[in-house]
Amino acid sequence: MRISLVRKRKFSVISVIVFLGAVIAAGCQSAPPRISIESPHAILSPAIYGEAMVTMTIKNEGGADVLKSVSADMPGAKVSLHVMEGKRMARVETMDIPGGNSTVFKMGGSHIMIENMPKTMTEGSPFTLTLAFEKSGEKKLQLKLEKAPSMPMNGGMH
Ligand SMILES: [Cu+2]
Repeated sequence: MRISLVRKRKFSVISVIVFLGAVIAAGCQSAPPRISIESPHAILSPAIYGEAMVTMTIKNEGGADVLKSVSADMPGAKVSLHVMEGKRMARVETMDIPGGNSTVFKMGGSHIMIENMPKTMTEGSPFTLTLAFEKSGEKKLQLKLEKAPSMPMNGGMH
C-alpha cells in the first residue's frame, strides 16, 4: 500500500516536470522580437519621376515577427513592399521577419517602393516612413530623399 502511494507521487512529479518543460519550450518559441533598423536610406529613382526606393537592414535579435505594412507621410504617395522573383519585381502584402536574423532591403533585392510622390518631394526633402510590425508595433524612421548614385544600377531600380 505504502509503496504504491510513493510510486504514484513519483509519477505525478514527473508529469509536472514534463508539463513545465513543454510550457517553457512553447514560451521560447514565442519570445518577443527585438527589432532594430540599421542604415535606412531613401534613394530617388534616377529614371522615374516621383519614385524612390528605401533600403535598410532590419535586425531581429528576438523571436519572429511580421512586417505588416509600410506607409509614408506624403499625400497621395503609394508605398509598397517588393521582392524579386528571378529578375522581376513582385509586390507582397507582408514580409516575414525571422528571429535571430537580419532581413536586408537593398537594390536588386527586397525593397520598399514609394511611388506617386508629391512634386514638392525632391532631393533632401525629409519625411517619415512608418513600418508596422505584427508584434513590435510601429517603428518610425526619419528619412531624407537622397540622389541615386551615378553608377549603373543593373536594373535594380524601376
Ligand atoms: Cu520595386
